[in-house]
Amino acid sequence: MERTYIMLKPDAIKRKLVGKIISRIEEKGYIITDAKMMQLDEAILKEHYAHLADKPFFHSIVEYMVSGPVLAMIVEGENAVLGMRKIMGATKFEDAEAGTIRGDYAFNTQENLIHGSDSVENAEIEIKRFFHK
Ligand code: YYY
Ligand code: MG
Repeated sequence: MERTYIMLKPDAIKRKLVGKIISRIEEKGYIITDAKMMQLDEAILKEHYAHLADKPFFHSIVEYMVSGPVLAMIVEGENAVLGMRKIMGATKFEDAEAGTIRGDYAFNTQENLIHGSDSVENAEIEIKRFFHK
């Protein structure tokens, strides 16, 4: 089975969309094998978003991601990495299709409710980063 790192971002918790988003993950057929609420700090976010360090919006992402708790999860299933990216929807607000989590619930690119690993290799790195396993 493939596993991926999923994180419901602070806006998902503030907007009380956790149940709806988890339902979509489970309805797709995936299993949540671990989950915990976390308050992230700047250090872990600098690692997690290192690929965006030179972007003008980097500081703003970090500020948003420390604005409240997140729900960190390990999600498992066949082709879970790509499958989760599909049900999440595109990164950019204007590209996220209706029927996806971001397309149905997000109204800008930054506060886009959910993180999902973008490759099997990164999934393993991120699971180690947030779950130490
Ligand atoms: O993996 P994914 O979350 O879909 O996108 P990334 O390119 O890894 O960017 C991480 C995060 O940064 C994105 O979910 C929102 C934010 N972001 C942004 O605010 N503006 C952009 N133009 C690109 C990304
Ligand atoms: Mg990403």
